[in-house]
Amino acid sequence: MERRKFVKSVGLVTAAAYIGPKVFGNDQIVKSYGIEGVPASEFSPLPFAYNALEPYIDARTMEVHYDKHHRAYYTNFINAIKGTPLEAVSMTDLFASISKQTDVIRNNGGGYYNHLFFWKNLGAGSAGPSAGLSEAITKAFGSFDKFREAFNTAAKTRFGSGWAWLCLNAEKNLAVGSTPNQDNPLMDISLVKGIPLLTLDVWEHAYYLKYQNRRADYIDAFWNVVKWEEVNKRYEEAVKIR
Ligand code: MN3
Repeated sequence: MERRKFVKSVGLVTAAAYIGPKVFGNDQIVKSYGIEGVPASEFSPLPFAYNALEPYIDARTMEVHYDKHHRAYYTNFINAIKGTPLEAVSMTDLFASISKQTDVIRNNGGGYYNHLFFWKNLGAGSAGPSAGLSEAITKAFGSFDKFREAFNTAAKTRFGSGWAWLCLNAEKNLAVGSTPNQDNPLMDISLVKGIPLLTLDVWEHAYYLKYQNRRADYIDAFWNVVKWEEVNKRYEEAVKIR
C-alpha cells in the first residue's frame, strides 16, 4: 500500500510515519496563507491597535504580548536560523519535521508563528461563522455551543502554558485540541494535527495583567473578539487544500 494512503487509512499519524507536506498539502497552505511561508525578514506589525480589543483584552497586555513576547520569539528564531538553509524553508515544512530540530528552533519558531496566527484571528465587531463553517461545526460537535464548550475545555485544561486550537484534520473534519508550550497542529510531534483555523493563547502572559489567575474569564471574553471573517476564509481554503 502506498504510504500516504496507509497513513490516511489508519487515521493515526505517528512521528515516525508522518510524511509532512504530502499529507497536509503544505505547499498549498503556504500559497494561501502568507504567514505560513518563509520567515519574514522583518517583525510584522500588529494588525490592529493595542486598545482595539478592549475591554476583553486590555491595551497594556496587548502591548507587552506583541512588543515583548512575540518580538522575542521572532528575534530568537531569526537568530537561530541565520546563515542556515532554514532561512529558505517555509514554516509549514519546518513544522512538518520539527522533531529533527533543536528546542530553540521548535520553541521560538512556534512562538513566532502561533502569535502571527493568533493576531490574525482576533478583531472587534465580527459576524459569526459562515454557513459552510457552521455546517461543519454542527457535524463535528452537534452545535455551536457544544463546539465552544469543547474549545473552552481544551483551553482550560491545558496544564501550564500552551494553546487551544480548532483545525481541519486530514479526514476533512473539524477537531479541537490543545498543544503545550509553543507547539502547534502543523508540527509532526503534535497530538492534535491539522490546518489551524482558530487559536487561543493560554499562556499566563496573555491574560495575567487583567485576569490574574482567572483563565476561564479570559477564555469567555475571547469569544467577543474572534474575527470570524478570517476563520471562515481559512476554513474555505483549508477544505480546498484537503
Ligand atoms: Mn503569547
